[in-house]
Amino acid sequence: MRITLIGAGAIGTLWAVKLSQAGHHVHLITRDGADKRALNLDDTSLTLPANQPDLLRYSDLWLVCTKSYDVQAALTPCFAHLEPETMVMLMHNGMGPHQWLIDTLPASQPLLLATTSQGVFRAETGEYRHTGNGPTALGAGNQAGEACQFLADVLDHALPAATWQSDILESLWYKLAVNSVINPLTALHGIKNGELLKRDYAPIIDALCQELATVMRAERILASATQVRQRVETVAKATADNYSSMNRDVFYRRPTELAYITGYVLQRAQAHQISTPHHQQLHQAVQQVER
Ligand code: KPL
Repeated sequence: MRITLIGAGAIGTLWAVKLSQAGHHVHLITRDGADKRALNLDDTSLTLPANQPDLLRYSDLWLVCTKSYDVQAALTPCFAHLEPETMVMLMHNGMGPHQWLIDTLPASQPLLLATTSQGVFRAETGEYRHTGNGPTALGAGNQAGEACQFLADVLDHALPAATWQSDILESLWYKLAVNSVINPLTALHGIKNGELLKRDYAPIIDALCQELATVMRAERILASATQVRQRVETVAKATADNYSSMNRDVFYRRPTELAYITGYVLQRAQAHQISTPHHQQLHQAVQQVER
């Protein structure tokens, strides 16, 4: 397949390298506009073409792996080269840009939504290390996307395990719930994910999970506070020695994805008139730390 990867950060680099190794023609859209980009992942070094309008236009798939706050700015200039049959897939932390894309794209354009738990670490030298092999879930973001189930095999062949989900919003909401607990708490307290398993954090985690389950049910996602809590604990255990992405963003004084994680929960809570005081307080506290 001809694939354009939009965003060559940690997750974009991982997929670009794995999809190239699986035999696909991969092209990149990067912020610097250069016509090629060297990628380094573990023992692999690759140089891929970048920012070439013809390669963008003749791609079968656009895979968007930018930070959530960059999706709109990265995709908008690409639209001039979007062919009617090109499949567009979003794969980023947080939620929100999918709604903008549903409203922006023609209904006949295949839209896919994906979430991955693959772990990638950026060394100080700029090289990436593939540190954890987590699952990837993908599914249709609109009706035209329903015809693209074969993409699960394409991704699974390049970097297993990737599976098709008939209700991808459920997977996205569970990932959002995990990120809404782990990311802001670890960013605020300057701790690794595993430290959240200590007893001191149990009351705030319980309260956040209660609020999340209420909002999720209003969004027609089957969820109880216990299920959400179990998911949070499983991820905190599996990534105990890692710093969350928001923790690193705050540490390195970079913009965070707060608006697309806690901010999205607050937005949906408000739409359903659900009170979420613990998310509100956490949102304010992280905003203060960001400032
Ligand atoms: O997705 C993550 C992130 O850091 O953004 C988790 C799952 C919390 C792992 O750190």
